[in-house]
Amino acid sequence: MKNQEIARILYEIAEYLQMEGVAFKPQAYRKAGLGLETFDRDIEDLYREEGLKGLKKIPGVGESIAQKIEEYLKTGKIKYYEDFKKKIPASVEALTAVEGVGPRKVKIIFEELGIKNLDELEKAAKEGKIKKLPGFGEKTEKNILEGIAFLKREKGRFLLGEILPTAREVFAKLEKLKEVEKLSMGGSVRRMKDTIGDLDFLAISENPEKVMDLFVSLPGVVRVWEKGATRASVRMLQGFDMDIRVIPKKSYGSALQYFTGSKEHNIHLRKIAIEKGLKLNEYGVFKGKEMVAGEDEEEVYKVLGLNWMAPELRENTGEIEAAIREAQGKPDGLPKLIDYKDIKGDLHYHSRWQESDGTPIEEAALAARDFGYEYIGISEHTKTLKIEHGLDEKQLLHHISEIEKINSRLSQGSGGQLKFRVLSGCEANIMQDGSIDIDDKVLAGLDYVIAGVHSKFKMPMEKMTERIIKAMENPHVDIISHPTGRLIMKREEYQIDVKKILEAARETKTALEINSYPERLDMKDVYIKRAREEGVKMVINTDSHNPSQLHYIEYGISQTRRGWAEKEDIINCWPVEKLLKFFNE
Ligand code: DGT
Ligand code: CA
Ligand code: CA
Repeated sequence: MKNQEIARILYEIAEYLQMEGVAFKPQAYRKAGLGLETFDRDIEDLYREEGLKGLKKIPGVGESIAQKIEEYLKTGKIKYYEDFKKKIPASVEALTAVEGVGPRKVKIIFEELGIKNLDELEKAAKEGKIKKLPGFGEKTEKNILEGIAFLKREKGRFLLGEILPTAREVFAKLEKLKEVEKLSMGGSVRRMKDTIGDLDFLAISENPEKVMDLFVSLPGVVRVWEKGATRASVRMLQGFDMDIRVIPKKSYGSALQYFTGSKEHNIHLRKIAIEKGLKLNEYGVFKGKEMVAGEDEEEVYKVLGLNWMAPELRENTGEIEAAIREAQGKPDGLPKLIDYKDIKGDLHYHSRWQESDGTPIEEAALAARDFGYEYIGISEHTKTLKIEHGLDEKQLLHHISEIEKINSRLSQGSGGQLKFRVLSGCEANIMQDGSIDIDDKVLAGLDYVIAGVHSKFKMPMEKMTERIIKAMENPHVDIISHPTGRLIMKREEYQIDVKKILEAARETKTALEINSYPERLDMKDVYIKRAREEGVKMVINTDSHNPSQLHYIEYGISQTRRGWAEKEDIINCWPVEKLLKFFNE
């Protein structure tokens, strides 16, 4: 699919336009980029079938951008973009990945120092050349160096949300081969970890050679690292590697267990095998020369005295002990993990971002209903977040009445019964002193209130903790969005005292958000586990900016499963009446 490729170019054009100080246009290109990135049809097919008109069906794409997409599909290039690149031939995407470096800064460092890439930027910062540039200063230079160090630490890993769609495409192609009898994904992607190093596939086949041939010639393969009789390894265009192994049927379960990992889980498990006088490896479980399990993963765990557990739990954080207790019929076994079907609605949706025709709220409602939900909460940003055009009190009151109208339309034809409903919310800002930027009287009129930190991230731990606790103590605040503020591979969490935050959340009956946005996944798994142990309620939201992002919920759910949480812990697994009661308490 060329969707991602072109989306990336549109994003880069937006950066270039911003560099030039052009107004409005950057946002239009970004919107189109996002629309394309999350569009669920292959645009090459779309273009072949419906031409230029078809391209305009992509959210955010109008005539002029559609023409540029057409140009790319026809010629492999967009002249408008190539001209920008000629003028400023720097790796804009790589440079702006550094926290605090935006397009305007890229332009300055290129024009003043000729810097084109990260290495050159790091060198110049270390030599103290950056702080001398207009508008930079000592602090910016230090932040740039920290930002680069952070990127380097995380290098070579990819966001789950970035990689899983490709993994599934590859899976579907391999699975179609008649030579493939059985196929699984292993490794971190089976455990649904937030970031992925490489993809691991396992297969059973009578004709491994055929499988190897297909694997190394998959679309998107740019390099073959290794191609043997039963294993192969390749590099994909997006930059990650994929491994495949063909396994004999009788060892499939133990291979799947071994290559699912995690490594720490495996090491612990092997120790248990040794204590029982058994040998465990990727070929099976052995008692002397006799193989006692191997074909089936569940059997492998069983002969070692454990119940089978979901891959998301396999990080050696207590799941092995819990699986043993469960197998022995003792209490405190494995958690009954929340299921991927358990979510009844999304409570974090931004509709105003997208200035589409018709009413974006209604569009979101219909999309959420089609998605199988019973409700959707619209939570716009509020006034102090200027770049997002946050709503003020007056606009929020209008927002409430607009939602009332939509609900009454939605209930027509079902005898006044609301089978699906829109909830009115907002995502207000927690100011530096912990106050909320919207008047209490207006907050009281909303169905629920989310509050989040969107500014001043670098406060000392004690101050930041106090700030968030104060927000939770506001009786109108029901949810804290993305509680640690991390952006995976881009920005560290802000400093908070997690223990205190959890206690305050429990006491004030505030739900903590698990934000499903691929680069956030905030809270992370270990905090979810602690929150659950402390009896804190949580909510899994997507933070969607258009209907095609609703499916991000899957990443939030997998993260929640990795945090051992059950349905009861998550308020948007509850029916709407119970949810509203929680908000009113
Ligand atoms: P990744 O790719 O970095 O996101 O993480 P994984 O977990 O997919 O790791 P990977 O691809 O290096 O290896 C796949 C699995 O193979 C891993 O989860 C556990 C198993 N494995 C790899 N190396 C070792 C090892 O040295 N000892 C043990 N016991 N298992 C290993
Ligand atoms: Ca892997
Ligand atoms: Ca691997």
